[in-house]
Amino acid sequence: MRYVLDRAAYCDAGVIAENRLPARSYFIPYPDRAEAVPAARRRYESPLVRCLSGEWDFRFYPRPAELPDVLDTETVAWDRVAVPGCWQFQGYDRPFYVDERYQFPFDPPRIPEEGPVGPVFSLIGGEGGRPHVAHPVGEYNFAGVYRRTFDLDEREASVGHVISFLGVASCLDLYLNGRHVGYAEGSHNTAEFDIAPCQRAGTNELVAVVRRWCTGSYLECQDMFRNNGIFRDVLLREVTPSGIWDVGVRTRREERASRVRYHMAVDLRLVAESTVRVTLLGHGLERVAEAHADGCRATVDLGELDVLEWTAETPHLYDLILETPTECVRERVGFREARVDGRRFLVNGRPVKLHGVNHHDTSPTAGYAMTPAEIERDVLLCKSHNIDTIRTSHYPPDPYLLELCDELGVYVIDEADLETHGALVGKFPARQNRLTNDARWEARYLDRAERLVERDKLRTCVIMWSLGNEAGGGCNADAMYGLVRSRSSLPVHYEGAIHSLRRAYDVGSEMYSTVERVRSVGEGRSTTRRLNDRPYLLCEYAHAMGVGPGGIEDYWRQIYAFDSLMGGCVWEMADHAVLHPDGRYTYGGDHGEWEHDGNFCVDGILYPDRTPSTGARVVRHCYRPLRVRHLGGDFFMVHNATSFTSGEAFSLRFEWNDGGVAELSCDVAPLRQQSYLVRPTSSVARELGEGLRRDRSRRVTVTVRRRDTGEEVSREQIRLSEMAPLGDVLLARDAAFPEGCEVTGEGLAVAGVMAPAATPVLLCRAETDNDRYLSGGRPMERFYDCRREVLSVVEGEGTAVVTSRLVFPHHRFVCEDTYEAVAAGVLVTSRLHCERGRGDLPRFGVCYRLDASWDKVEYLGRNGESYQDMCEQTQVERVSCRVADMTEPNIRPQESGNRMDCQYVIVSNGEKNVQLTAVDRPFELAVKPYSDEELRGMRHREDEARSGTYVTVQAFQMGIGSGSCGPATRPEYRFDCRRDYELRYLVSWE
Ligand code: IPT
Repeated sequence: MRYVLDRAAYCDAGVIAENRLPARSYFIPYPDRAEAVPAARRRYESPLVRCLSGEWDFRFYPRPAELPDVLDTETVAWDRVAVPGCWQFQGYDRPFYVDERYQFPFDPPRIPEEGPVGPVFSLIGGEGGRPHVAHPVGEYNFAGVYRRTFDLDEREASVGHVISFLGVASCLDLYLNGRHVGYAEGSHNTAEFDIAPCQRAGTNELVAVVRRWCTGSYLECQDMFRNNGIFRDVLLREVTPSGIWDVGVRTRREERASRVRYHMAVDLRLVAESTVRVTLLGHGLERVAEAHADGCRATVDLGELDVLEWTAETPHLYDLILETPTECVRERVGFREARVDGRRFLVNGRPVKLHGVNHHDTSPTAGYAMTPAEIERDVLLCKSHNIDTIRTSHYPPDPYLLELCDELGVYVIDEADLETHGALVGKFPARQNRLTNDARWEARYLDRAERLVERDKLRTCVIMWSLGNEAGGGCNADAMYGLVRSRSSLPVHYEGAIHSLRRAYDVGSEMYSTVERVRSVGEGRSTTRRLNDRPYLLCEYAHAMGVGPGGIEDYWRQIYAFDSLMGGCVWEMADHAVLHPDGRYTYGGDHGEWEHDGNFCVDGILYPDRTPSTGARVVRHCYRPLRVRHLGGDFFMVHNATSFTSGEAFSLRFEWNDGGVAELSCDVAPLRQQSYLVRPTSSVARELGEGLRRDRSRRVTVTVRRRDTGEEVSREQIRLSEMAPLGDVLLARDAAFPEGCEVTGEGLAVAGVMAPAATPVLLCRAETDNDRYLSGGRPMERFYDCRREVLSVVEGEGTAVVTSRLVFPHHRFVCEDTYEAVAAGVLVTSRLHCERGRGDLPRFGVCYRLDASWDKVEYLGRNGESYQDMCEQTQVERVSCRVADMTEPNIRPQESGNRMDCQYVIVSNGEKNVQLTAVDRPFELAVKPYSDEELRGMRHREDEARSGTYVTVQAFQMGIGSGSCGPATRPEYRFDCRRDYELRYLVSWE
């Protein structure tokens, strides 16, 4: 078939859409009530809806000029691709990751049409992050043409059809049976067209021309892989004679003498005048009302209702059944009210704290396209990690995600598809509000706001609308605010307002603020005055790039202390990276991108395949519903951090490390604290290690489970007494070193067992992502190049003292290592003194090398990756594992796997054991299959080649922070280099 292609709409600033139907609620219609079963994946179940996803014909045009004026589908050499999908993940073009910049010159409203792209100016990202002009080669506004057919029988051809595209990047020119149907942009917004004028009985041919960029791309400069294609489902919907076109519900909550009642009205639009019957069903309630939709509209009042309210903790839903003579829509709806009351953010009249995460629709194998199973997994992962809020950064998600949040109980901050970050960096001087304060763009901004609110207005989980991300402020944001508030009673969030005179909408919001700043807002003392009179959200905080985030608990101490602090959303849920068939992951720059931001996209608490990283464990722990504190003696304080759930919903099991056990049921009310007396009631037999393996501290571990499901929600450990020093008997002096052991200028070697590593004293770690501060500064690098000079080796009877100097570009230290023969082995004392330099000392550790056959590790210490500012998610216990279990599989290898609070470690090759035992206080432990120097050169997982077993005992390592995009490690987790430090441990072997 032949098609005259439209070459104008995508690049015409005056065109946002052609023939696109008005925005409306997302729902799935059925022919009648019997068919309308409430299935989870509804869109695939209805006889009135055909999902057109599957294999489509596809032709990629790397030179848009080669796209013919008249396309003859008979003569095109079609490939086949999957819909939904992104062409960069299907063998066309290539993945391209860039954060804040456009991929084309910033010259609004112009976008590249048929010629090559460039040159592209940017204020950031050049050599040393400086302004530069890039000259991309071979870059065009690529086009992809999709084709598929579908059949309509005589009956079907006689009724109307609407086609719904749930997501197409960046725009869509739709054709059917040789005719142009319409045009749409707004990648993550639904685009619908009436195809009745072009449809026919028999085979229908659908053609979609998708461009890499359109005018709308100026509003889609989000930090993510820049993908293209039809990336969400395509639905073909039959329009029945009295079909339901749009549904909205309005609820009003009334609280009288602690009795809560709701009023509900249902607003309907039908395709033709008809009667309509509305039924609300569930939890023992059935309310029916009927109306006649004159002029296709009806409002059906269901009157006063005594209902169970919906919250993320109690996701009670009802069935709302709408019936016309030809159609039935059965939607799951809940009753909730979200509003701002002075400085408090209330859900159903109660203050809530949002334990949130930012969620992108991202898949390592399909880009923006996520399968229903993947979406389900993401929501379930939120639930199992105590996450109760998703901010849909930075666009409306697949509608299915919201249906699941309704069902399972997750609050949603639903965000418009809008970000203009590149407007800030694409032109000199940098101006945040370039597009957002330019009234010529208003219609496009309003279009995105309208499509957000209209599509998702039925979803109970939405507690706030968000106007977008990082687009500055000004008249267009204000216009969006006005539109949203005119259509919905929900509060409006927009962080970007902070960059305008307005500063905030219904709630104040910032990203990556310091704890001090958050506290000052809580106290109402912020220098940004409009943050002081309303609730405040950290819409992004705790940047989870690489190892981290550290220091998250410090925010929550403030959030729980002040009513006005609503909580926050960790950045972000999952790493973005591309998984290749051979198992490799790649990130920015690995695909030959001419501009990129490296691994800045790898910043999730889950790895790309959704395996939880330590970050996920940190978040799960910090967001736990019940928090336990030791008050002294047998008294413990329980803080119920939920808003609606009594402590009785949980069981608490206390286990002391000497074997004592107690169960506690506590009735602490939501948002309250209460103290309880807890004594061990029974005791389980425990193996109490002897001598060097004895556990020398007292702790209690509290495991909290949900009573109804038995599911564990948290485990926290409370230290009751410090570690006792090693006994005198073990440390009694001996006249000579045991056989096989030798002390040289390098340190202690044990023949056939271990030797000092090439860099025996470690004062830094292989830089984590959070050690590269976005604000500038790289604390590790200053300690990378170490020159070690041995000043003296003094040997006595069963003693040796090695004095060395460690010289760095800006620092100089003297290290004195004393080795003493004692009854149990060799006692090592390392003392560090700074001769020159200032600032932080990242680490003080001593590293030994063993060969790779020493693969078994046993230690008593924290049972997972832990650092000064991210350790509470782990517990001190006895752990047996392999060397490979002692590092974490970061997508970009970096320092990982530290273990805090260790009392000893035993490394074994199956025949022999070597043990390092803490003497007067626990040490931090690292066991790695490669040296820190080797690790520093690694870029991808596959670089992690094993070269031995490296055991490092450390007096300390500084905390992690979230400096890759936010505050660096806080002072309380840092160590001043001008202080003297000591590390003592015992080395023994058998
Ligand atoms: C912030 C963005 O909103 C988010 O999309 C992401 O880029 C994040 O940073 C970093 O990963 S913007 C930043 C300049 C504060």
